[in-house]
Amino acid sequence: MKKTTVTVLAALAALALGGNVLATMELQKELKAKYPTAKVSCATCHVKAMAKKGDAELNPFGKDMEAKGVVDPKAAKKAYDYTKLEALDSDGDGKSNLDELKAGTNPGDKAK
Ligand SMILES: [Ca+2]
Repeated sequence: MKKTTVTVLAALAALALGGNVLATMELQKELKAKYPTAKVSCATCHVKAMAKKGDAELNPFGKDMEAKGVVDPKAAKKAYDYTKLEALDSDGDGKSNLDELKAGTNPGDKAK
């Protein structure tokens, strides 16, 4: 009985982790498709370049993405509305997120 519980919990943890990683990769793919000149990586939305589970703090652009509900998980086919972020200047460097994405700079890091 105990072994079964552990196995089930491990499977659920793997599913949850896989789901998060997959969602992140999908976000990157969709962002790149919408803004072909953008330099998209983990660091586009996270503080660290190699974001990992439990250490994936969002940068200002990632936080805006979350706050503005860019991903609609209730849509029949997952919908991404990045236009909600275009006019914002998430990192406060004076350039809009749209301009930064087009220029290939990081909209979540005013130093890049
Ligand atoms: Ca900016």
